[in-house]
Amino acid sequence: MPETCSTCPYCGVGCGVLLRPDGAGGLAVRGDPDHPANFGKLCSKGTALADTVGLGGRLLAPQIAGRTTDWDDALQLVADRLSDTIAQHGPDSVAFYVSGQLLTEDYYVANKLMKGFIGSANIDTNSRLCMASTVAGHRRAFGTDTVPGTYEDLDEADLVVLVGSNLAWCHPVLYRRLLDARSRRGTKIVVIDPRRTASCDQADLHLALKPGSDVALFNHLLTRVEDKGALDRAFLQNVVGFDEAMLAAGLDDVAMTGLQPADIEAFCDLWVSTKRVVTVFSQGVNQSSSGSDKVNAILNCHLATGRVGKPGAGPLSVTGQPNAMGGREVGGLANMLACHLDIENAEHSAAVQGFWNAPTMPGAQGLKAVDMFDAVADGQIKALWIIHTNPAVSMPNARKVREAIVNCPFTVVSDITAQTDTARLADVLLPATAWAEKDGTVTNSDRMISRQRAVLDAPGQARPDWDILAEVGRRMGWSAAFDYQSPVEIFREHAALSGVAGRLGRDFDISSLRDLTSQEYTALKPTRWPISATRQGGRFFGDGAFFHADGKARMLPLTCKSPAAKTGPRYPYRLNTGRIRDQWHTMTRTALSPRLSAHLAEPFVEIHPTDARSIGITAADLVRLKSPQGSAILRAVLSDAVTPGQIFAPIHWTGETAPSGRIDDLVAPITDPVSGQPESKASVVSAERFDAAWYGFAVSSGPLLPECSYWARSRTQHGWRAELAGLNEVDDWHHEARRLFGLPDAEVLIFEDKARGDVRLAFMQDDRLLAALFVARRPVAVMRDYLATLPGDGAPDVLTGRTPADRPDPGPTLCACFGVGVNTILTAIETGQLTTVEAVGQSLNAGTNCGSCRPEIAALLARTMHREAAE
Ligand SMILES: Nc1nc2c(c(=O)[nH]1)N[C@H]1C(S)=C(S)[C@@H](COP(=O)(O)OP(=O)(O)OC[C@H]3O[C@@H](n4cnc5c(=O)[nH]c(N)nc54)[C@H](O)[C@@H]3O)O[C@H]1N2
Ligand SMILES: Nc1nc2c(c(=O)[nH]1)N[C@H]1C(S)=C(S)[C@@H](COP(=O)(O)OP(=O)(O)OC[C@H]3O[C@@H](n4cnc5c(=O)[nH]c(N)nc54)[C@H](O)[C@@H]3O)O[C@H]1N2
Ligand code: SF4
Ligand SMILES: [Mo]
Repeated sequence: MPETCSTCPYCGVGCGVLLRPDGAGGLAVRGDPDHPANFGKLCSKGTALADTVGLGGRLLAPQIAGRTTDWDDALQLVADRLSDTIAQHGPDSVAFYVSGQLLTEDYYVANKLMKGFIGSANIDTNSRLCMASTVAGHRRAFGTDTVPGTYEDLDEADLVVLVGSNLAWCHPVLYRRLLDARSRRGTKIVVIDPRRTASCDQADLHLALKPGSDVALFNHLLTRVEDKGALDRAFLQNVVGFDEAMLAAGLDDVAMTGLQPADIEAFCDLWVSTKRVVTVFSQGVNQSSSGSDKVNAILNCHLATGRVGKPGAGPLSVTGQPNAMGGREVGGLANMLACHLDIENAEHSAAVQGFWNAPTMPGAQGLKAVDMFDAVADGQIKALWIIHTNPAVSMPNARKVREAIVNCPFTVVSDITAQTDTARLADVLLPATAWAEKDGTVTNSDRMISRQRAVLDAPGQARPDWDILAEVGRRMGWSAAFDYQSPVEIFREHAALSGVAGRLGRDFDISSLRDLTSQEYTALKPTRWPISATRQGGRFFGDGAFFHADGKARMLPLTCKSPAAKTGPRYPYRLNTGRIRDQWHTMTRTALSPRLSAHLAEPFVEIHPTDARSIGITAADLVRLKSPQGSAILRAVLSDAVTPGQIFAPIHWTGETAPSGRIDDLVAPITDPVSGQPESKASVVSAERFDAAWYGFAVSSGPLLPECSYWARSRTQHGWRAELAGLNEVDDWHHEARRLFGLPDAEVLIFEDKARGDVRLAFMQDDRLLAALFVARRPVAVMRDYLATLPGDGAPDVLTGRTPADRPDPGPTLCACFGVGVNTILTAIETGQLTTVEAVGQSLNAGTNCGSCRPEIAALLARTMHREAAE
């Protein structure tokens, strides 16, 4: 079959992919060499997309109260319950909580249904947890939510500053693009992050500032810009608020950053003296109780120097989700209208109402995510529809969010996965078509609209999200407004509405696409907005024209504020949270891929060795974290990448993969007062050793059903693996292991050393290993990655827990594409005297495909004796 161009469904880089279905439900995936975001490259997650399209775990039919039903019953129930609730309690008693991963067409219909027809603004999205502070910052400075520059700026910059962005792991293809530019033109890289990340490996300078202190640093930079005569006086003619911003900046105290003065000055010198500077920012900026101010502190510096919207110069917010930008364009946030129009502006509202021919419009903003779930908890919201997001795990104070959903009189969840922490709580479950099965558009971080194209048939009864939403709209009585037969009709309507917005002076105008034929939509190439009669693509603001009523930008007077939650004797540690290289959010898709699961197979907490010592934790112990909101149990990773007093934990584990590893159970629901975005990176916690009576490690060819205080399971090429630990002694391990593996009858081999508390069991059938369990009083010391390869094998020596003498242990997988382990790389480095990432690639292939692991290979090289060369 021929290849079809589409877009990767993960991060906001928006890489083009070429998909070739194999005719049996499978897919071959490669990077699209012609896509302007990635020119053929993909990261580990994009490369492994084919592993995630199988139907295991898919939701294939609608369910009401856990029972399979048909669409007619399910949709009628949803429409009736929404209508009844509105009739009884008014439009604001219903809410939609949606996602930056919806396609623009899905999102458009959801927003139109809620704002124009239900007549409430209670639609908010997980972008509230992600981009809201940037949206607020852009609107305050520019008058609209506009990303001024493009990815080409990374190619053309002389300095790139990464603020609160682990680009190497979270936007890997852009990071590669940056490193390519660096090798061509020597681009300098500065990383501003309290934690040392993979993005620091190539950095010229890493400023490990105190959490939350970014405003103080950028305020100081602003004063240095003036001191060193780098103000762009001509450009400042287009800016209001300069004097006030300078005054406030001068009063702020850069000592709050905790940085060495020499480092601060080195950074300021570099920034001030480099005209072509791009400041990339992400969640270390947005997810803060002063997130909007952090954004504006960065924008202030760019405005003062006129470094905005010029080649190689400008602020660049990298978006998280594949359609975070599209969601902002359709107005999917509770405080936005559509096409970057303002919800509280009567002229804007009337224009949209007229365009939609809508019966009613909300007069005010709706509830933002955290407030929305509070309103669910206190009974104000009586019907909730959650689409394409997993708030039971990803919202702050997630335990309370789960309780709220349970107590909500009526909850609908649209998902592709049958078992998620949120789906489990739904009254009605609606099966959506997944990425490779649906058609529509997404917009990436640099305003590029790309097509997602369906190449696989919809499985079971699954239907596209736009279609489900439109049918509910029709069944609620608005047949004409939701009479869509295909996504192109929705896209055309969206493009036409953007023309209305353009005429009202807004930035988002794609009205040239309003008359696309189906064929043209099918063939649509990546297109950067705006695209209208007056303006096509390119950068914004280089000409000094902004979108405030007076045409000028705003600089804001800002003062640095520390994170809202304060550490103290009870909660002495600051909890930072974020992402790992090979998992996507709540793992519903990436955890289906064994190779992606091999990189980091268990939830963990990075803790400084000094802190670990003070609470009696050694490597591989389990740690219990407690916050005022909840608790979690995680594996300790001792590391000086974090500074004493700070700990870092990844966000990805759930009730499906490690119930005690749900990190948002700990996170306080504190938000930025301007943007409503939660401070997901600065909660306070206590940490103590989790004193398990026993620890276990298991491998199995079939699914595992752990029932103990701590467990974490992941997929392997040969089945499953799991880490286990319990507080209570187990009397009969033989019985317990049979239950764990669901193997009542298999043949068993047992090794037991009662005195030491060691038990090892292997279950066999026809001389093949089905499953094995290793139990000890201390964290189990066995060769995990080797053992994970044994299910299905003869495995005569499995109970030794080690490789045979003639087979080395590969160690944890570093290169996901070729499955190359850390030990294999270290051995090659040592025996082959390898000194460069290229040499490792030549010797083992590691790092030669997607390149996502290259920073880690470089770090291994640096750690070994041959320090000189790295990459
Ligand atoms: N592999 C992978 N990639 C992803 C995703 C994924 O799930 N997995 N998700 C996507 C999504 S939706 C998003 S939003 C992006 C997020 O992309 P990033 O924002 O790059 O990722 P995070 O790991 O959440 O956080 C970035 C960094 O902020 C730092 N930080 C914490 N507090 C502060 C602070 O006060 N100041 C500063 N300057 N830094 C701070 C953290 O230490 C962390 O290294 O990633 C996208 N890409
Ligand atoms: N502590 C802490 N918490 C955080 C963050 C953090 O850094 N720290 N980051 C926040 C950020 S930036 C984000 S973006 C969120 C992400 O958090 P979520 O949005 O909750 O996470 P996902 O796992 O992406 O959830 C997507 C869901 O949609 C389903 N799905 C997949 N495809 C489709 C489809 O086509 N249609 C439908 N209807 N469903 C589909 C998946 O199975 C999954 O259940 O987490 C936030 N939470
Ligand atoms: S960088 Fe990776 S996850 Fe992001 S769009 Fe590209 S391939 Fe997908
Ligand atoms: Mo995000």
